[in-house]
Amino acid sequence: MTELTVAQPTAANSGASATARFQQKTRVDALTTTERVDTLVSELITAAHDIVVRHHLTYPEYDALKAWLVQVGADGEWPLFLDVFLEHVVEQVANADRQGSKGTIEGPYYVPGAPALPAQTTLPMRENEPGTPLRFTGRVRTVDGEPIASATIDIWHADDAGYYSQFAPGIPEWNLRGSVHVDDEGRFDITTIEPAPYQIPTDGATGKLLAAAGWPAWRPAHFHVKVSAPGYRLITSQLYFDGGEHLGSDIASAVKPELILHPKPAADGKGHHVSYDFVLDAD
Ligand code: MBD
Ligand code: FE
Repeated sequence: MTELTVAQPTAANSGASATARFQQKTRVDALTTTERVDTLVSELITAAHDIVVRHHLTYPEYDALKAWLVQVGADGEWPLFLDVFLEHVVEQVANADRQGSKGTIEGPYYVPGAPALPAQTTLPMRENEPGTPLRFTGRVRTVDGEPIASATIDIWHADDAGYYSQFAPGIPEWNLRGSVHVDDEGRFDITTIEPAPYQIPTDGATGKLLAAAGWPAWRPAHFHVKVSAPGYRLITSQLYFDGGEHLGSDIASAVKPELILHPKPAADGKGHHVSYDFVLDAD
């Protein structure tokens, strides 16, 4: 194999993976009733009619919209587009009643079944994985402060170039992904590297829309987590880094002040250390 045949990190490449992943995880039939489909879709279409009338949408604009919608599908970018522009409101509605930690959107790049790891661990990474070392410690507990020893922290994040394993070529399958089981006191101590900010692919339909609308294409650097335990509500969240770029202009609107970590220099002089506790609501 020559280097010329190595797949590039294109929009179609990551989009196809995200679309295939979503289709595996979700059966869309029988999720709702006829009446609810009627209500929701009628209101969506009526909102679109209203925009057409208020802004005098032209035929060339209508054709541009159709061409763009077709291209989102061709690029496999519906998971990306919807998670960037719609999921944050769905999450807000779904989790408004929680007392425990804030959650935020899952995004398109979660993969279940990551390697099981003990409470004190290093995430799977390449030899000489680029990036600043980061030690991430904390506890999983109840709203009353009791440790949850049965908790699992699924963690996944981009590498130092902003790419996710399984959604960009040339990265080992489970790189920077793990399923960490906490210890008897609900504690975890995870060593990894600091992720880079994420840029929406510029060569796909979503990136072209961002350029056409004059919107930024970036998400601030983040970890993704899913924290679960029997008898507790699963929390899907992300954690960000104080002082990082794009915190105030996340294109996915998923940053919350409670989710911004404050890394300090590590005691061993290697990179940074940060702590965060996850508080789970009972089922
Ligand atoms: C990401 O990494 C992400 O977390 C979201 C929500 C959307 C696109 C890329
Ligand atoms: Fe992400």
